[in-house]
Amino acid sequence: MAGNLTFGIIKPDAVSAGNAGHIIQRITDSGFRIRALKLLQITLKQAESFYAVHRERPFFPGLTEFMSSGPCVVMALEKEAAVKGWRDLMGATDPAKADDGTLRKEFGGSLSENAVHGSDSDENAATEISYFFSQIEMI
Ligand code: FUP
Repeated sequence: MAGNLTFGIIKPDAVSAGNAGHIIQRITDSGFRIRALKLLQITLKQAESFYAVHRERPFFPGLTEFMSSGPCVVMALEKEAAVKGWRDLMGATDPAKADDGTLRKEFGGSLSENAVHGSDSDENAATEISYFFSQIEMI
């Protein structure tokens, strides 16, 4: 059975463009309950650890530099089948290919600066939530 929790990031491009509030509104309008949320700026080392699965990819240096370039908003989100629901709301990785009505279509600027992140499995959601939030930060 699909889990009810996922992890999301409003990335530095969207925060610096002033879109964090719009995106949070879209999230709650879509039926997610925000279980935890904070604004923070991660270090390059933390970005490298978070995206370790992409370590060998050519875009890894640019991705980790971008993710540590400014504040982002990290969130634990709850809804039935949360991983799929959040990925559907985000849209395709490349904003140019994302469907109308998705966050990446509306707020993403490019493949590398695409406004939001979301976990791709229940297992990774649990790992990513615990990377950013302690148990007492989960409401
Ligand atoms: P997604 O799960 O949709 O965020 O996509 P991936 O896990 O495949 O990629 C993670 C992040 O790496 C993307 F959000 C943006 C970045 N990326 C690039 O910069 N270039 C690429 O060719 C692919 C991904």
